[in-house]
Amino acid sequence: AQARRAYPYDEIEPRWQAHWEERRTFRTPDIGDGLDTSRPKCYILDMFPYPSGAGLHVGHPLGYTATDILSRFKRMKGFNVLHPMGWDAFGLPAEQYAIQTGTHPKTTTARNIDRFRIQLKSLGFSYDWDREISTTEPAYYKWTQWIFLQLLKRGLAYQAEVPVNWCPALGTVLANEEVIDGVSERGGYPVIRKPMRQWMLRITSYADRLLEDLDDLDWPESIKEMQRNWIGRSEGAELEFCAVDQEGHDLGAKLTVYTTRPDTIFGATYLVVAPEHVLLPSLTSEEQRAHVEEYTEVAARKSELERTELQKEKTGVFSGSYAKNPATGEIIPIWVADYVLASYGTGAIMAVPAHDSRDHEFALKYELPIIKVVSPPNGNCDPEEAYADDGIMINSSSSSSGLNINGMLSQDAALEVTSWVESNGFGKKKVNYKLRDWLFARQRYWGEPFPVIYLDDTNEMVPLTENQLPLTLPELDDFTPTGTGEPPLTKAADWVRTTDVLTGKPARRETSTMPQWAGSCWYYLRFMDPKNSSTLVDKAKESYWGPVDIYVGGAEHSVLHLLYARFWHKVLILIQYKNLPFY
Ligand code: ANZ
Repeated sequence: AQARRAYPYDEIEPRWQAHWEERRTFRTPDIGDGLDTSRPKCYILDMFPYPSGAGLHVGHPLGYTATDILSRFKRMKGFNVLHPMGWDAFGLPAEQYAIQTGTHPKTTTARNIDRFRIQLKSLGFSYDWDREISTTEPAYYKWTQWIFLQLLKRGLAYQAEVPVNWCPALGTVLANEEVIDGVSERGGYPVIRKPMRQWMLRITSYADRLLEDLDDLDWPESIKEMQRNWIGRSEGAELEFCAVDQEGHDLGAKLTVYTTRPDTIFGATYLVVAPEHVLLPSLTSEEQRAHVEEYTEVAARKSELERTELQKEKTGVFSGSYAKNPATGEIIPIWVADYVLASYGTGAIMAVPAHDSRDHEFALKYELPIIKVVSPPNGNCDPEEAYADDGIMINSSSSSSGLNINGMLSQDAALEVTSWVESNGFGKKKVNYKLRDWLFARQRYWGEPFPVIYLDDTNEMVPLTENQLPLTLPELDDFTPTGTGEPPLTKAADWVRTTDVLTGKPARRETSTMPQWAGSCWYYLRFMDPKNSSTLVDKAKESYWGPVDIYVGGAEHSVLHLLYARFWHKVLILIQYKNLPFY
């Protein structure tokens, strides 16, 4: 009681919080509605939370306190401060909870948001609650769907049959970024590879811009480095090898490999194709067929991670065919091994065991020849290991091909070999990226519906017109996954059945939904103009408030949300400033 009189903490906070609430103290007026635009602005943003059932965790106020201090400081310094809060509320947990308890995700989400809001308010943060948004509101996801239509119009959204990360327990496919160590990021369930028809976004066509523009970005260097590695630009060459039989007779097939070290071509003593390589069946000899098939079956059950980083021992099988090394004229064997991935480069490599550690390990195990072609500049190297650095070329000339790169530095030799293959027509310079197109569909209920339909008679895909947006999620009582990969929305039969407004033809709706990342890709724009029903964000408001000055959130989002958002932003800039207006 003594302490209470001396410091009535449970009276001060509620009193002032009620005062702020009543007067809307932290409301930021709009342009044209009392905002003094002659003042400088500061847009201070927290990565908006997923409102989970558990309420705030200690990590939330950790960042929010820092941005709150800064917001108050900037206000006192005379800045117009935009400091909003909202909810990234679509996604798996609400749906998993719905399946377990039979509560509609809409109900759970609304309840969780209320709880989060009360908790945040009780911490006394100075958010402008008049700008609150949720990705699950039709008024918001109307614009997420609108952006999808713009991507579709520009060929940046497409459908493809792709091997996806299929999680049987969750009944959905997951993005690469959502799979960690072969299990789902949420829930930790096993994930396998399975081919399925999916919506994809062509983020790879922005790979160069996403990489180059990092240099101008005022972001922590560590985050930029994670994005650089994730994009993973590598420069090299594609080289063609002719497949031959044991006697050197041409089999009529050409195998293209991707290499970052064309200089080491004289050290290529065997080729390796991925187990999924399309040419493998035709390269497999009758004697080797049973072995090869057995091997590819086992490989199909492994994740990419198990085949690369987690793999303790390299394995492989001889295909029974050979290829001619164009530089040496030698006949070298073609193997199949799962350390070569189908999804990268051409899915085939020239193996140089003297200078690549993976090839070295493999060559030792299967007793394949190891030929040194690079000598370290100082002459020292461990004879037990592959020497992977640059150096001076040795053992690299052949009278049969006429190529001689002996004595050259690796980098010069690489250029020399590339132009030699180019002028002889069996190869070309090539840039590759680790970045893959973004798998943009989920077989789930609680997400944005895709604004497209399929005509019954031709199966043709037709986008909705913009005035048909938002396409709202239908009510559904049973959200359980069908287990076959068919999304739960197929159960909303009346919603699925529709007609094309232009032709009046019968059609059906797309039943997969967008991933959780969709709504969070552009929400920072919406906070500038949260209630606008005619455009995503008013241009004048965007040019006053943009860009975000301070953004605080977890580094775990560096290659997901932060990369996706940069991609969408670049597309939106094109629409806003170079092409069409927003509306
Ligand atoms: C010959 C060679 C010699 C290589 C050498 C390296 C060192 P980054 O930098 O990641 O692009 N490679 C190519 N495609 C592959 C695939 N689908 N699965 C596994 N490995 C693959 O790596 C490119 C190098 O990784 C390529 O250059 C190739 O091996 C291998 F001394 O070719 B190299």
